[in-house]
Parts: sequence; structure tokens; C-alpha cells
Amino acid sequence: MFLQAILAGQRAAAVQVAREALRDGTSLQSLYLDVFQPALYEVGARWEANQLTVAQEHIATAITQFVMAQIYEPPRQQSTRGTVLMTGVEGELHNIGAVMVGDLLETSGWNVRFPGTNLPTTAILSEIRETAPTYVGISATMLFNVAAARELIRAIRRDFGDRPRVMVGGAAFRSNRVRRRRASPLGRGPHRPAAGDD
Ligand code: B12
Repeated sequence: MFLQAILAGQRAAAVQVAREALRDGTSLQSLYLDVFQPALYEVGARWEANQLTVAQEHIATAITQFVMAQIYEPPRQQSTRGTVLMTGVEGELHNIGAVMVGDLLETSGWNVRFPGTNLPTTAILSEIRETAPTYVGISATMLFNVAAARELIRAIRRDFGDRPRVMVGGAAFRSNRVRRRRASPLGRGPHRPAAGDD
């Protein structure tokens, strides 16, 4: 239903599907992960198979972002658990996954700051200096951004030691090449991407 709506370019119908699901008791997390995410993956697969034009893909994506903004209600109470800076490296244009993670963390009591995924390292470092987050979340979809993510983690460690903690996520880290590297005898921690995976 949601997929049909975004593929047909029907914004109102997509909002309605999402609102009705929430009204029927579907959680925000389930809506994000079980409805929107698979729909976007399907859009990507069809686009890759030339079954969708670039414009159709862009419209489906824009509608999903619109729906997310329509239904998401930031919690009113003050966060108690700490601050998470969600971001990515310069050149990473995929940001919906990072928004989802940020929204879900925010509804779990974290104060989330999200300047976008496409951010220069210097801007990220100065944001960390200003706001002293507990975690920095780095989102990467494109494999060619993994090496830059690794450099970013190095820069964070160089300037701030082992706080903030760093978490990484996104499709780039699910790729077989990155997983193989992570399992290598170099013994990299689960939140540390390996170099040269681009
Ligand atoms: C929308 C989209 C775009 C939009 C992005 C708009 C936006 N504002 O985000 C635009 C048009 C900009 C775009 C551009 C490109 N795209 Co694109 N895009 C997509 C598409 C269709 C959906 C992405 C998405 O939102 N997915 C849904 C989210 C919810 O999933 P997610 O990102 O995986 O996030 C989840 C987890 O990974 C995780 N997560 C994510 N981040 C983080 C961070 C942390 C800290 C944690 C803990 C977890 C976490 O949590 C999220 C929720 O579960 C995908 C298809 C796909 N399979 O994803 C292609 C896709 C990713 N794109 C692809 C490509 C090739 C490109 C381009 C190179 C196309 C081009 N020729 O220009 C460019 C590259 C741009 C760049 N430099 O980054 C390919 C990548 C193939 C590959 N592996 O290399 C895909 C897979 C399409 C395909 N099937 O071929 N794209």
C-alpha cells in the first residue's frame, strides 16, 4: 500500500497509509523499519533494474521524507540519556536511514542533533567540541565513503580520545567486503570500519 502510493506519486495516500497504521497500533519503529525501509529498498532495486526513472525514484523518496516529517512527533520531555550527533562524511547524500535512527533514538530519550550526513570533518569536529555528545553516529551508504568514515573516526580519536563513543551504520557496512575486513585478524572493533574498502 505504502509502496504503491509512493510509486504512483500519491503524497496524500502515502500520508494516509502511515497515519492509519499508527492509529491501528503500529509503532513508529515498525513503520520506519518494516514499511518505509523495505519500500525504499524496493524503489532502489526497481531503479537499478531500469523499471523506474530517476524522477520516479526521486518522487518516491521525497514522498517518504515528507511522510516521515508529517508523522514524527518529537518528544516533549527533556532528554535524560545524553546527546547523540548523527552525521556522515562529505559526499554521502543518503540520509533517510540516519534520520530514522535519530528519530528512534530521540523517542528513546536521547537528545539528537542531526546536521545531515554530508558534512566536512572539520564541521563535525567543531560540533563535537561545542556540544560534547555521548555518541557520534556515522551513516554511510556508499562503499566509497567507508575510508572517509574511518578517517573521521581517527580524527575524533585524535582530538577527543575515546569519548565520544562512535557508532557506524548504513548499507556500506553491510557489504560483504566490509564484513570480511572486519572479521580479519586485525581485530577491528565492531564500530570501526576498515580502511580501503572503497
Ligand atoms: C533514496 C536513494 C538515493 C537518494 C538519497 C536521498 C536522501 N535524502 O537520502 C539520492 C538520489 C540522493 C541517491 C543518490 C545516489 N544513489 Co542512491 N539510493 C536511494 C535508495 C532508493 C533509498 C535509500 C534509503 O533511504 N534507504 C532506506 C533507509 C532507511 O535504509 P538505510 O539507509 O539502509 O538505513 C537503515 C540502516 O542501514 C541503518 N543505518 C543507516 N545509517 C545508520 C547509522 C548508524 C549510526 C546506525 C547505527 C544505523 C544506520 O538504519 C537505517 C534504518 O534501519 C537506495 C536503495 C536502497 N537499497 O537503500 C539507493 C542506493 C543506495 N543508491 C545507489 C546509488 C548507486 C546512488 C548513486 C551513486 C546514484 C548516482 N549514479 O548518482 C548516488 C550516490 C550519492 C552519494 N554520493 O551518496 C545504490 C547503491 C549501490 C551500491 N551499493 O553501491 C542503491 C542501493 C540503489 C541500487 N539498488 O542500486 N540515492
